[in-house]
Formats: sequence, structure tokens, C-alpha cells
Amino acid sequence: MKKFLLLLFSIFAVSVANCSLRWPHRDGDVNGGIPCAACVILTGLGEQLAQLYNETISDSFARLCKFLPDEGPQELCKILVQEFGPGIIYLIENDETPEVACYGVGLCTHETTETCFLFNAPSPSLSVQSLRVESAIKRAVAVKGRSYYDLKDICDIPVVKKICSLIFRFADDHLPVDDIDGDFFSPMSTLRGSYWRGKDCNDADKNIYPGRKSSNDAVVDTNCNGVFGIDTSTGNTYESEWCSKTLHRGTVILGDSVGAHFHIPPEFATASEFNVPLFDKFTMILENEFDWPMLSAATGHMNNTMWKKYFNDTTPVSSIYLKMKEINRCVHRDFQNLGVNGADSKEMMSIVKSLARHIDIDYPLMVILALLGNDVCNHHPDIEHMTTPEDYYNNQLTTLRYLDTILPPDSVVLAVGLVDARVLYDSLHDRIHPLGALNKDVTYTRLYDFLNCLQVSPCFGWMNSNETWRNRTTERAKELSKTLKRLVSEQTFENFKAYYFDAPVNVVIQQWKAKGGKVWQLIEPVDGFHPNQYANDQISRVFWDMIQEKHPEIIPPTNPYNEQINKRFGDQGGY
Ligand SMILES: *[C@@H]1O[C@H](CO)[C@@H](O)[C@H](O)[C@H]1NC(C)=O
Ligand SMILES: *[C@@H]1O[C@H](CO)[C@@H](O)[C@H](O)[C@H]1NC(C)=O
Ligand SMILES: *[C@@H]1O[C@H](CO)[C@@H](O)[C@H](O)[C@H]1NC(C)=O
Ligand SMILES: *[C@@H]1O[C@H](CO)[C@@H](O)[C@H](O)[C@H]1NC(C)=O
Ligand SMILES: *[C@@H]1O[C@H](CO)[C@@H](O)[C@H](O)[C@H]1NC(C)=O
Ligand SMILES: *[C@@H]1O[C@H](CO)[C@@H](O)[C@H](O)[C@H]1NC(C)=O
Ligand SMILES: [Ca+2]
Ligand SMILES: [Ca+2]
Ligand SMILES: [Ca+2]
Repeated sequence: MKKFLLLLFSIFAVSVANCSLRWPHRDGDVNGGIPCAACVILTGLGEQLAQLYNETISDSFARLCKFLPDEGPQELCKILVQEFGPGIIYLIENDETPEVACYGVGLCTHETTETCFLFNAPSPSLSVQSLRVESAIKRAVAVKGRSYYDLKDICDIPVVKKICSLIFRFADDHLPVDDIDGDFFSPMSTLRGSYWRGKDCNDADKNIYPGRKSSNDAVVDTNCNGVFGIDTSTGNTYESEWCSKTLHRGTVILGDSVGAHFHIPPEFATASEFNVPLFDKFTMILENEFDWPMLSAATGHMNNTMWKKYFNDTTPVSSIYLKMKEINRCVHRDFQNLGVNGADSKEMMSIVKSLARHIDIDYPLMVILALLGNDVCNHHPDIEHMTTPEDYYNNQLTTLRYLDTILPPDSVVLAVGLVDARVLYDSLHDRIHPLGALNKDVTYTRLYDFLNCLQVSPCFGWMNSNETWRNRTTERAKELSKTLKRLVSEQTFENFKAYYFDAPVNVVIQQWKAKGGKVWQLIEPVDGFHPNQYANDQISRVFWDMIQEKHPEIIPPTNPYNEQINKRFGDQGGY
């Protein structure tokens, strides 16, 4: 999944990261890996633009760069076109395919006997194919007069260096980048700021942040929930009158890209939709790691009116956090989304350290621990490399033991099992991917095979045309879910009670099918993998129902003062 994310970075921002981030340092990728995938997809989109605007491929590459935001991404795009353009343009103009052109300039390579194809099928004969590639390499070098840049050093290009360091900063520690007082909460929205964790209402004081226990707040709102001041009719503070008598539980998700709500607007992969305004929020999207936690099933708290062009804006946003706030308005802003793209049980042991909570001075939490599939997805291509039940048990136990050292007493942890993602292939394989919208050439099966050929797929086992693999992946996922259920039943913790839940995604899909819906309607079209906005809304509703039905004791009592709080404090400072 990390690799897949880098692929996106390289495609959309063309803001390619170095190497310590595993790119293009090819650990595991073959045949050119991410640079090859990025080259083929971008060249294919360039070709589509040329077709749409009846222009040369050289003009459409220039057009492509101009769509990107001015700063880094556009510069980098131009540098890459300068470096690789001559060969690619020459080959495309001489009727080669994007794939062959990318082999020609050395971005795709042959580490296996396979040649990786996306838009066009390879020649049926292996030897014809390799002659074609060899000739492309010779011609590309001839037209440039020298061999092509080895992308290994891309972060050494000055304009790229800045982008690289930005990516390193947030890709590794998952903490807000703008956080002056160091309390792990931020007044800024992106870069793990208030879209991810409730906004810091005072970034100059580390004793003021969401979730802090407070029975005072006479003058200052120390927990950023928008409730403060003195009720002159009684002489008491509003916090003590309206908030201190009802159990307060904040909402946290420890999760993966599904928890963080990964979403690439399909327009980004559709040449006919490209225009400058489409990319105007591009920097924000990058700074959010292509995630939309503020619209997610766990911690969503905004509507998508603001991002109309990136979503179907008729789709509602609901979330577990919003339900918790409906019950008790005092929990306003007390949420943290620690979803990390690609996270599995091993990575979670360190991600959990970015949770902001003080065992003595903060309110209890409801923590959702939901790692839905990376333990069976991350590791290609051998079943031996999926997380074993033993490792999974120990990893998850380590995370829970750590939580026990920081969660205030009276917290709860909802441990969620893995999904069965075989539905992805079943419902998508013969559908057309947005990259193929223009010429009806790229099906999901093609895309899956292409990403697997380069070993950069977010999930080798499930996004696979081989049913044996899909079944094996599901088998292991079921074993791991069982393991988690067992763990929760046989371990006890000091400060919280743990509960096991089956993944609500599975239930959402069953219900949708029962209503006559098609599964693809719930899936992100570009990655063909994640639940979309509509599904996120359903997930939060279904999960809430599951909690109410199976363990109603998890849900705190309703605050009888909600209406008064609403009347006096309105939106409580918003988000
Ligand atoms: C890029 O990778 C190389 C080797 O992997 C490393 O020495 C260098 O410091 C990295 N550059 C950045 C900006 O991290
Ligand atoms: C495309 O452009 C070429 C030359 O610029 C012109 O001859 C041709 O008629 C154009 N085709 C279409 C469909 O506009
Ligand atoms: C969406 O949020 C904005 C700002 O918070 C608000 O003004 C608007 O009414 C909301 N739209 C819908 C449809 O709820
Ligand atoms: C948006 O979603 C609604 C219902 O969720 C659906 O009826 C409609 O067709 C969707 N619109 C687009 C453009 O996908
Ligand atoms: C599917 O994968 C399995 C395991 O690698 C392999 O044994 C089998 O031959 C493959 N089936 C097809 C149809 O390629
Ligand atoms: C995969 O699993 C399904 C359902 O469990 C089963 O019907 C099918 O035969 C299995 N296929 C293979 C190749 O194992
Ligand atoms: Ca802060
Ligand atoms: Ca603060
Ligand atoms: Ca307060």
C-alpha cells in the first residue's frame, strides 16, 4: 500500500519521493516498479489528451503539466518531461504504445520474462515483443543523444528536494506538522491537523486541547469543546453544570486507509475531465495523503459541499464521532483519526504512539482498532509473507498493552476483524476503469494484472485474476479475525474493556446486495479497492447498529443538557 501511495504521488503530483521511502529503490518491485507504472499511466493519459484535443503528444504533455499546481508539482512535471519526453514523444509519434515507450526510456525494465501492459496487450510472441522493446531502447537513446537519467537520485534535483522532505515529514510520524505547543493537536487543517484530530483552540498552551478533563472553564475553554463561562443564574461554570455529570468518551480510530477514508477523485484519472480548476485543491489532497478523515465513517464531521467536484455531493456524511456527539455535545472536537495508508498490525504498534491521551487528566476514550486487510495484502507474493496468526496475536496484544498505559479508566476498545474482499474482483473485474473511459480499453483485471506484474499493487492477493490467490487471502483473513476474537476473549486490561466486532463493511455489502444494489457502487473507482463516500456513510450507520445491538453498554448515556448547550453555544466553535 505504501508503494501504491507513492505511485499516486508520482502520478498526480509527479512529486516523487526518494528512496528511503522505498522508491525507486526497488525492494520487491520488479520490471521498473513505480516509475514504470507512473510512466505508463501518464503517457497513456497524455495520449488520450492528444486524441481529445487533436494535438501532438508533445503539446499534450505540456498541457498535462500546466494542469498541476504552480509550485513543486508543475516544475517537477516539466523536469520529467524534459528528461524523458524526447524518447517517449519520438516513440509515440512513431506508433509505439505507452508501454513500449516507457521500456524505451528505461523506466520500465525486464526483471522477469513478463512484459507489463496496461492499455495495450503485448505482441503474442515473446521474441517479437522483446525485439520491439530492444529497438525502442536504441531509438530512444539515439533521439536523445545520451542515456536517460537514473531516477534513483530524484530527490537530489533541487525543486524536488522540498517535496521529498514534505513527504518524509508526514509519511513517517503521523503527527500534526503545525503544532507549536507540542500537545499533538493543531490549529491548521491539513498535514494531520484538524481534519484528523479536533482543532487546538490554543496552540500556544499545551494544557489546552480537546479531550482534557475539565470541571472549571470559567474563563478559558481548556478542552476546546466550546463550552465555557459562568452561568450567572447559579454562579457555577457551564462545564460543571452541563458537562461534568455525563460520561464523556472521545472517539479514536486506529486504522488503515479505510479508516482514514482514502479517495482519489475519478476525474484525476479521466483525461476528458482534466482542467485547471480540477486540480486547485491538489496540494490539500497531497497534504492529506489522499485521505479524507473529515468525511470518514469513524471521524467524519464536515459535509462534502466544500469538495463538490471531488465527490458525489448528494452523499451524506455520518460517523461514529458524530453519533457520540449527538449523545453528548460536550465531546465536541474530541476525536482523533490515526488511520494510516497501508497500516498493518506490525506498523500499528508504532502508529499507536501518536495517540494523544493522558491517563490522569483526560477523559476516557472509545477506541476503534480496525486493520481491515493489510496483514494479508502487504506482502507479495507468498502466503508465507502474510502475517501469521501468532505474529498477529502478539502485534495486536502489544498495541492493546500500550493503550492500557495511556487510556483513562472507563475507556473501551472496539477491535474489528478483517474484511473478505473477494467481492472486489467479483464485482469489478470486467468493468472499465476510469483510465479506460475514453477508449474502453482498461478493465480492472488489466489494471490488477499490470500492478501485480510490477509488484506495486495495494493488495496482491485480492486484486488478482487468480481465484486460488483470492481464496487463500480470504482464508488467512478469516484466521486472523478469529485470532483477534480469541485475544479479546482471553486478555483483560486495567483501564478499558475490549470488545470484538466483525468488520461492518461485510454487513454493508450484504445489505446492499439484498436491496438489489451492485457492489461496485460502493467501491472507489480509481483504486478499485476502498469503500467510497456512500459506503462510508453506510459503514458508520451499520457499525452503530451493531454496537447498540450487541453491546449497548458501550454507548454512554445521553446528556440531558444537550439542548441547553446547543442554545447557548451554537456550533461550539465549529471545526
Ligand atoms: C535518498 O536516498 C538515498 C539512498 O537511499 C539517501 O542517501 C538520501 O539521503 C535520500 N534523500 C533524501 C532527501 O532523503
Ligand atoms: C486534427 O488536426 C489536423 C492538423 O492540425 C487536421 O488536419 C485535422 O483535420 C484535425 N482533425 C480533426 C478531427 O479536427
Ligand atoms: C455544509 O457545511 C457548510 C459549512 O459548515 C454549511 O454552511 C452548509 O449548510 C452545509 N451543507 C449541507 C448540505 O449540510
Ligand atoms: C450520486 O449519488 C446518488 C445517491 O447516492 C445517486 O442517485 C446519483 O446517481 C449519484 N450521482 C452521480 C453523478 O454519481
Ligand atoms: C493460480 O495461482 C496458484 C498459486 O500460485 C497456481 O498454482 C495456479 O497455477 C494459478 N492458476 C492459474 C489459472 O494461473
Ligand atoms: C474459492 O472459494 C469459493 C467459495 O468458498 C469456492 O466456491 C471456489 O471453488 C474456490 N475456488 C478455488 C479455485 O479454490
Ligand atoms: Ca497544539
Ligand atoms: Ca494547545
Ligand atoms: Ca470547555
